[in-house]
Amino acid sequence: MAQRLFFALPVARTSQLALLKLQSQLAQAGIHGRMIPATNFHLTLAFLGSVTASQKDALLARLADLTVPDLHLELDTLHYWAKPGIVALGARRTPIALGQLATQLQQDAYQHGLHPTRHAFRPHITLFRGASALLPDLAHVPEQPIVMTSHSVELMVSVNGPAGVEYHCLKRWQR
Ligand code: 2AM
Repeated sequence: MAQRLFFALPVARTSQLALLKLQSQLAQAGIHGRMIPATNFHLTLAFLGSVTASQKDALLARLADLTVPDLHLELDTLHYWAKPGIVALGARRTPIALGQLATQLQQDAYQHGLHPTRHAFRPHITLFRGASALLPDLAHVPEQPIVMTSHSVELMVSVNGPAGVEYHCLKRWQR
């Protein structure tokens, strides 16, 4: 059976707490939408779409020696994507190592018949889905960047559990 897979950076507990605080600040400021639970916070590097068991085995073999750089990112700007109603915390500046890693994983997917990513990589962590438009007075939120450091990359599976979508780590590459 095929699985819905993606590569992501996990979010450390300290960053999760800062993101939860920001999420409640945004909710109080009038953003209505589904709040993403902290356990689902992640930064997508490459979305692979529906992947069969044999495609997954081949992917894991190809990427067995994936090198994980030190990743350090300042999340300092809000994004709003109207169609899915996504409110996300993103980065004005994409560190070179992070951009290269995302490109490598996206190209690998494309070259092997998995989901092609057609848009430029914009690192972000989704905080709300199905949200109404951002209010203009949120232009200066967050007041302080949330600094994210990561030493690992995870291959994640998205499953529909009884309480909604859940993400589980299938494989972790450590620096
Ligand atoms: P997100 O990164 O903007 O939150 C698992 O579904 C993850 O893959 C989610 O984090 C989601 O968005 C991202 N994702 C889902 N569908 C996608 C698509 N068609 N293209 C790119 N990323 C997608």
